[in-house]
Amino acid sequence: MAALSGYRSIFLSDLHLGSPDCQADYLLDFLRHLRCRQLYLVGDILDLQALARRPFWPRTHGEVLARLLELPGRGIRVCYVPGNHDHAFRALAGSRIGAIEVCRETIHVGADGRRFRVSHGDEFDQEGIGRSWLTRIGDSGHRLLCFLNRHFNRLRRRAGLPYFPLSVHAKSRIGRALAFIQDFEQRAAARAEAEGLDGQICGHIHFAAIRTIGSRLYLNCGDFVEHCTALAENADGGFELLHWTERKAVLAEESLRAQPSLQATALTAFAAMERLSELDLAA
Ligand SMILES: [Mn+2]
Repeated sequence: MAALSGYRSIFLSDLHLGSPDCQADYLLDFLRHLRCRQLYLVGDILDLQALARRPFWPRTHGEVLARLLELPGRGIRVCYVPGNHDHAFRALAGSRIGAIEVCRETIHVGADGRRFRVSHGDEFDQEGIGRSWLTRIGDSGHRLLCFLNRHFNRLRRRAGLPYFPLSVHAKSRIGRALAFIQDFEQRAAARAEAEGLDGQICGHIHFAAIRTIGSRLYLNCGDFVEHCTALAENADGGFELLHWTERKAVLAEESLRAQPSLQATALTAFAAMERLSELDLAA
């Protein structure tokens, strides 16, 4: 596995610890390789709603939490911005959990001086669709898809095949979901513009992206429920979208130096993941 080093900041969201859909094994592997100066936890880290429904706490979920808590001791600044599934922690904004800072929202100042609003993103989801936006047949449809994804990939792993995000294909065919994502992204970019910032960093819709919208940058971490993605800022202030399962892959990148060809080369996570899926299928 390639080392996860040379990054200045890492952004993770939608881990959903406490829910059976959390890909805790890949997440643990990611955290073991993690080397950076600061880590932002961009909401839905603990799924308190799922825990309230049904207690679920395997050993690996505890290990993830313990590892997150010990990161500050290893010299990594950790900032926790709660989401809607762990919104109870928003009441702790301004205080600390161990050495982890809790913020309602925060501003990330990049290595190149650009300023980004960091929040979970549920404020851009006016209809409160969240992760069940996929089908509108409700949460159960999405839960079924996650369930299938989990077991499908367990079988693939046993067969020695790499992880394959089952729902990427389903989602990509649904125009309505695309319209929702587009709407969400527009609102996020508009908010950054209204606040005089260079962009927005968020999660919530479980759909990783690095996208220029108008004059602002829209960055979404994705999740560790299905897609196993993280957003990373390199030493220059450019961003990369990382996919972390059996291997590390860069799905998309953005950097000032690449500016002339940015429009031509900026892959949406969407297209990139489709490509990745095809590679996996071909493998
Ligand atoms: Mn959320």
